[in-house]
Amino acid sequence: MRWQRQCAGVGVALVLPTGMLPACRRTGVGSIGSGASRRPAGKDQGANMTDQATGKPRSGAEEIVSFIAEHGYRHVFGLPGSQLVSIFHTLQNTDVTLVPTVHESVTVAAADGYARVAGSAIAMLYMLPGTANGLANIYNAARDDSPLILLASQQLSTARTNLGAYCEGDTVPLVKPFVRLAHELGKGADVRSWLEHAKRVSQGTPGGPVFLSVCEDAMMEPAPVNTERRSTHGAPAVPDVAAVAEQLRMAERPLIVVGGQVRRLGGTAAVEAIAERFDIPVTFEAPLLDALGIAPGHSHCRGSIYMSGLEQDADVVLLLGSRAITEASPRPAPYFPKARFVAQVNADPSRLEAIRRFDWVSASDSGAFATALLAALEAGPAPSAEIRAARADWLARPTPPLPRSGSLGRLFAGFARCVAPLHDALDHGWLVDETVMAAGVLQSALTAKDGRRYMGTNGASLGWGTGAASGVALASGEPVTCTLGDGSLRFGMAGLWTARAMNLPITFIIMDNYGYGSTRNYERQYIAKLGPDARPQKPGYFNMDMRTLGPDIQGMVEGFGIPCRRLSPEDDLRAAVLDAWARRSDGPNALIMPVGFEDED
Ligand SMILES: Cc1ncc(C[n+]2csc(CCOP(=O)(O)OP(=O)(O)O)c2C)c(N)n1
Ligand SMILES: [Mg+2]
Repeated sequence: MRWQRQCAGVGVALVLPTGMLPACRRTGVGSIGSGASRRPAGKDQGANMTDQATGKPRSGAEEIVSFIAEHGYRHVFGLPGSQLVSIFHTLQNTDVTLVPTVHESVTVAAADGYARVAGSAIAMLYMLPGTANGLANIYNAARDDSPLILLASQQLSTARTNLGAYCEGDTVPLVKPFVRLAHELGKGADVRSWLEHAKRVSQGTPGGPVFLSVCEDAMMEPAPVNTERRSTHGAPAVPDVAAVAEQLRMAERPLIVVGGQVRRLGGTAAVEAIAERFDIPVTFEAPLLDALGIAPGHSHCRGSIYMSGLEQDADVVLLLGSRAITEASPRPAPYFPKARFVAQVNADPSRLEAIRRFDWVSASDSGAFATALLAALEAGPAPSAEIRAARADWLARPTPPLPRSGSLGRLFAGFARCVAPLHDALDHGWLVDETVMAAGVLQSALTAKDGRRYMGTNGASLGWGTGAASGVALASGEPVTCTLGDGSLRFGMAGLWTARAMNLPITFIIMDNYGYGSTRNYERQYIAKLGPDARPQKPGYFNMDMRTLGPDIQGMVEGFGIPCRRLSPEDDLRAAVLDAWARRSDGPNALIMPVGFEDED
């Protein structure tokens, strides 16, 4: 329940004042409070027996709406369908805003972005089709432990026939691999109890998406009175850090690799202090990241592990709150070949040694681990002068240059030119990132000393960024820069609709390399691997090269009523970015950046 540990809750009145959620001091994010956590423990806490206005027992749908209002959600996300109408209708009795979307992939992505800022969010999906449409973004939310509550409508429980009825289907097994709780509520189910339980699970350590399929009879009929206790999570146990502290103390070339979990669980300040005080470089676990575990502009931040040049030579490694290891295509070669000690810490036991094996692992809250590790290092003897000198050399190692020649060189040169004007994006609001090959270059260009407002997804299922940006803007009440590959934009086109419909302060920055630079790179690598046996010798780039394929992206963005400027290499890119940022308070706008096509012909 970390969000609640870190953030003060908001009001619980059924009818809430409008406005944005308060900012949480420690994390810079708002919070969806828990009515439960503010009540004294004990029985008889369920105030949901009858509707106060009518004196009648509440239906399941009314229970859902009172849950939403009592927990202080200001926005919910949903796309209607017959069985959801009861909830949508009842929402009129509250000040909760239903955020409109035109595809469930956007419903989920927008709620996901909201949940990452506010600490919780609710997305409502229509039966089998809506759930299936949302699945790829449920996967993204799952990869990043996003505290997202998914409510899906379902056919009458007395008429459940397994695909017999219109839009009916077993949605629980469909989503099960991607959620921490999945359950169908049939006739007579204690709707409020399940909602409270689902919220607690979604905000646990580790948290993540949860899913309730609510049958029409559970929605329409009187819900049972609920008088359960509602718990508050206490602080996590203090982890055993002694072995890691001992190894780090003696290391000449130490390395800490942080995942987004460290940020979420409040460990960033401790990691930054460890890095500074003990001369330890820190890298991100991958270029595609959910959150920055250390500020990108921190003196000891060395960007993505792959670009840092440190992985091959480190002697002691701590993977903190990260996977093991996030890769687009798992490589055969081992990681950390020269390390005598590699440790992995993750709050989720299933992520320990998920792909590779290490020397020491611990299923611990990575925020608490960072805090305890700092205390242990400070309590022990200071590193010797020899070790300090070795670490100074290690820290002074220059980051290897980006590829300079050939197709890859041209691609990275284009990215570097186009991300440079965004160096201070995190000082101008949130950055929701769905650039694909450009992500590592973008992170390296960021100069912010405070990395809280960066957000991406480790899931890498494209079509997330446009929707997530709307959720972030709504939850934070702050402007958003949404960086996208031109391919990601095409996947997430429907998300522009919500940004425009709600007139949100978002600048979309599109890295245009005419299609899928990453898959073109894979095709070139494939040809290189086959060597002279490759037939033909030239890449085809089928459905990857969009120089002449399909409609122009500027026209597509403008079709949503969003002003969009296409920039050429001769334009002043920084001036264009500053101008777009200045105008986003009027509503969303977009810039297309001239990355260029990397192949010679
Ligand atoms: C939903 C989904 N479908 C397909 C892919 C496979 N894929 C990975 S990268 C990529 C192309 C991304 O293009 P763009 O956003 O323009 O970024 P670039 O590769 O040009 O940097 C594709 C199609 C994916 N990640 N997600
Ligand atoms: Mg592209």
